[in-house]
Amino acid sequence: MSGIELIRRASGHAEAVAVVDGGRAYTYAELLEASAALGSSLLGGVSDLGEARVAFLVPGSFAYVTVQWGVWRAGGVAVPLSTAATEPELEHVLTDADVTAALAPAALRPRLEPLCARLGVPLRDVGGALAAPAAPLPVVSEDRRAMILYTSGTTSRPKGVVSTHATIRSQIATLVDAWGWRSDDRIPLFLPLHHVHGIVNVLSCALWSGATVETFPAFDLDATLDRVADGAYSVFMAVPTIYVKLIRALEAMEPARRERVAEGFRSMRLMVSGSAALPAAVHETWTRLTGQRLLERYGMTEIGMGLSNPLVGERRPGAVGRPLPGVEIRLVDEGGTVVAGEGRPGEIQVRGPGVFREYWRRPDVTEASFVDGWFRTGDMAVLEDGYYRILGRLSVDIIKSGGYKLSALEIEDVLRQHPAVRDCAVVGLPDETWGEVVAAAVTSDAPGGLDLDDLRTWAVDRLSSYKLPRRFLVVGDFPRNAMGKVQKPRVRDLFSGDMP
Ligand code: MCA
Ligand code: AMP
Repeated sequence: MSGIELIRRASGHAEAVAVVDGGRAYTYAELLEASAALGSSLLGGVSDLGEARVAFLVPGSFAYVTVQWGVWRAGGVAVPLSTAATEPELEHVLTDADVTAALAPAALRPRLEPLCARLGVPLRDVGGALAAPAAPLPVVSEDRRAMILYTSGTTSRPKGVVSTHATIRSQIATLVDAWGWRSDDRIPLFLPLHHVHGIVNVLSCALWSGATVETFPAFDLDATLDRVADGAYSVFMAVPTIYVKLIRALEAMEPARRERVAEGFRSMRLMVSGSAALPAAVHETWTRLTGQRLLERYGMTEIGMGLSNPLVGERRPGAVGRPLPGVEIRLVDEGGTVVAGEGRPGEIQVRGPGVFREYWRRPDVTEASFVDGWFRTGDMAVLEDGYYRILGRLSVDIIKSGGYKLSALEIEDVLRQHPAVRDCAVVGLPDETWGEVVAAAVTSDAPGGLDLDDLRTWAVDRLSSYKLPRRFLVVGDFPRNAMGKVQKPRVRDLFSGDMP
């Protein structure tokens, strides 16, 4: 049996239902059997993949878990791909991670086929891989690399965040303990499965605990509300944008249905929000509609979860609570001094066994991200009455929209490739539903001016839907500082008030 604790534990609850997918229930025993077959197929005769990167484009489903566990059991590194990614975005991940194979179910093969053919990456069919005869699987030690997730930051292209089996185990164990996960828990999984929120907080915590995950290929408001009204779940985790959408739906519902749905939410033992700031008003409206007090927590791809309101005790709107067990948190001011006591803001820095190993093949960036062994998050916070409150980010170039972290620089780089764009500056604008929406100010010296519809259509092929600028502004020139650099906060001002 492998040294991967999540998988080792599965045989302890073999007959329990691990995953419900499209109305069909799969036990942990079935998951172990299917992932062993998939792992054997990936091995194809060798004894251990030895940390070869295997990419997969699989929506939330039994197949997703089978592939993830199969890659791990064969000694590979899992590289989950976004089902919303465009071809240039997929190409960046496949080449940067230097993958040796890719997997997709039959329905998604066409999305990867031309790209894999061009890059010379063998593309395997998930169904075919599941039919493989079982072969001996290697023992995978915990200190080995397990997964690479791509995250945006203050570099223009997303970087690969490498976790090991040990860092993932630590992230899971911390949350299972702090949030009281139980084997009779049932949770829906509709979040994207190329990010920590869906992969660790929902999927892996549930499977560690012998609980049941009901998978959906993406968030579907009506399907979610129907199942909530059925009383199908005991735990629920989502980003603030989803709670805003649920509030709108509840408020628009006819009273009898609203009562059934609200009762479904009310009877859950835990509802969590995270990935972006939960406005206090949303927190309070949710309590008014469902009686639930949302538990807000703070995390990051590089660290898993760091701060959390408590399972038992005060859940304070607008705050993210205290450090989770095993996570060390400190605030550091602009001068590099550790902030002592309450009321003084500083950058959140994190240390602990859940912190990632490295940025994939970017030792320079990895080194620059740590100071004395502490990871620099780039988020500002303050301690108030014993709880941390997030104040915002150090960089204006990081945007959070719908729970996705986006790099303004990446979007600018893409827009600048358009022949009619001379220069551009991208900012996030506050938005009730999305937290922030992407906005782009562009300058052009094209003789006929800039056709914004054309620019939008052009961008759709290159940027995921959530990275697309929702507001464009064509300007004569940008406000710049004395060094000639575009001043982002000033560019943000251009979007309010009268347009130039
Ligand atoms: C989509 N639309 C948007 C955006 N995204 N408009 C503005 N800003 C956006 N960001 C538009 C689409 O173009 C479309 O427009 C309409 O909204 C519906 O799009 P659709 O994709 O169907 O929206 P949805 O299904 O309602 O998706 C919203 C969502 C999704 C469910 C909130 O964005 C989502 O799953 N977000 C979660 C991301 C996540 O899990 N992040 C975790 C990473 P039109 O109708 O005109 O075509 S953070 C993390 O992991 C750390 C560790 C942490 O702390 O958790
Ligand atoms: P990601 O890089 O996708 O893992 O996103 C992590 C970022 O999301 C953090 O650095 C924060 O900026 C933000 N974030 C996560 N949870 C919260 C929260 N509860 N409140 C405010 N921001 C959050």
